[in-house]
Amino acid sequence: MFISKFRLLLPFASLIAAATLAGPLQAAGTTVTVLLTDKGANVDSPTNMGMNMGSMDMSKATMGIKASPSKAKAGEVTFVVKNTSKDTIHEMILTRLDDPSKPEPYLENENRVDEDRAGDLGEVSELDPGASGKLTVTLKPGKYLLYCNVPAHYVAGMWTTFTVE
Ligand SMILES: [Cu+2]
Repeated sequence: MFISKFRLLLPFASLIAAATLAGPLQAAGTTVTVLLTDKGANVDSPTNMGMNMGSMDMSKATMGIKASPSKAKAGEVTFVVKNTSKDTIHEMILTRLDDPSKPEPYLENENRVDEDRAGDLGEVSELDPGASGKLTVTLKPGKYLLYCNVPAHYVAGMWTTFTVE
């Protein structure tokens, strides 16, 4: 009786051991929760709230990006992005900030950041209201920018910085 129970349990025990070993490997890197927010499609939005473009009083922003945590160790980073809007498509683009004191290159006629010149390290593009997406990248130490490049959203305040140490 004792022996047969032991034989039954043994495969389970080795399965548990394997799962325990795999756990820390899967957890390597940082997971960042990113919320894309706005105050509704019928609210007038500012047009000068891109990074270093005019007003940096972010309390007046009508759209935003919140990343938590806002920093990570160098290596693998997974951004889990959720569009919390009720009525507007948003996205998250990741770029490296070569000089955080300067504005990003901007296409005035298209009312959005010049992605080609700003550099694009990856994105979760065009999420419907309520939808989620994921981006996993390997990042070196430095300053980064997360922003939405749907026309007029960046200048409504839809950006945030992210630090890799
Ligand atoms: Cu947006």
